[in-house]
Amino acid sequence: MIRFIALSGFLGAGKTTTLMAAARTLEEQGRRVAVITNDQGADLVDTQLAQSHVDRVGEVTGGCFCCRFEDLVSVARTLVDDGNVDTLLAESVGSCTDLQATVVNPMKRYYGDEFTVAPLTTVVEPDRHRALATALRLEDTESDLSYLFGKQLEEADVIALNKIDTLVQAERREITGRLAQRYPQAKIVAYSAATAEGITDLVDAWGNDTGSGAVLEIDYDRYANAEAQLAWLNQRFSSSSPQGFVPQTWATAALMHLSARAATKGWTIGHAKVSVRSGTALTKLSLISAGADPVANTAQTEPVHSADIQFNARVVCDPTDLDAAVQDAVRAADDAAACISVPLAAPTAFRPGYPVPVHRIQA
Ligand SMILES: Nc1nc2c(ncn2[C@@H]2O[C@H](COP(=O)(O)OP(=O)(O)O)[C@@H](O)[C@H]2O)c(=O)[nH]1
Ligand SMILES: [Mg+2]
Repeated sequence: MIRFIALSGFLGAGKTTTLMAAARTLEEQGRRVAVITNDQGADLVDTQLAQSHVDRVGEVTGGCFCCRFEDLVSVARTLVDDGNVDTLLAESVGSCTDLQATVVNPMKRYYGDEFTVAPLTTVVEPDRHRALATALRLEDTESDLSYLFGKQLEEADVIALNKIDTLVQAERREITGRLAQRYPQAKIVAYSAATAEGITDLVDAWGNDTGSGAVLEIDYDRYANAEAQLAWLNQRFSSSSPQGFVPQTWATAALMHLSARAATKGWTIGHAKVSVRSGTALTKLSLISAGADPVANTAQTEPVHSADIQFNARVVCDPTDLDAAVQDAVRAADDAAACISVPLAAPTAFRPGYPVPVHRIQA
């Protein structure tokens, strides 16, 4: 039987980082692991990053797991057959929820002889929890994004409180306590995907248990509204410079520019990520808050002559504004790094469409 572990959680919570840290721990325990990334578009920075850490990576693009359920099964089977894999770690789209009904239960009912489904795990990070959970308590003013964020936690079998390296002990206790009180159905695990502190606790929390399949009451109109507030852009560029340019300089300048634009305009950033690949070297930076500095997962400071760049951004704004902001950010990065970036396709930011799951199974 193949172990299928699904990670949910808002944009920027640290799902991809968690999946890579958990893959390492599971492999040390003798499991053979593959990773599945997922997005509404193509050209994923997450896939690039995962490939630099894990040998076996598949992706489901063009829609979330629930709306592309058969793709998920076929990608999972291919990884199992080609890679002799016994454990799959699958990261769902950060604006997606209702996964017990649309992924866990269909997997159990239709493919239960191939896969055992682990407890559904929602990754949450302290800052976003602070920002969105506060709004949750004020019922009448609760935003649709807060509603969606709350649903992700409400359906979790395991709540994975990530980024505890940014908290002191008292804060860890306080947030863990609040989550436990509000979401009594879930087991709470506090850890850091970045430092690996507590990652074994997370892997242990999956154990050999099965996802509860306990289905949410959810208003799909509100869920769809929340998703549709986000403009979504994936774009690739080919960059070059005869005298050489530094990938880290480019990625930093691009995300700083977008961060400043979002702060000025009052846009909430879900996440924005840039990967710069030159040969086998990868630079990857991300930004999860307007006005903040980008953070590097891996960065190259040696100059290169050419690179393949991917830009992924999910921002609460109009898609045409996001298109313009990203093109401006690319120009600013070209100026800062002294190179020229040519888009491989025109920018086509979009709003995610109304979620239409293939299956929705109650029990
Ligand atoms: N400080 C800290 N940052 C983290 C941790 N895990 C992830 N991050 C950062 O959070 C950002 C988003 O991470 P990512 O894994 O891409 O999130 P995803 O959108 O949920 O897949 C990146 O800049 C990561 O480096 C952590 O444990 N601690
Ligand atoms: Mg991710």
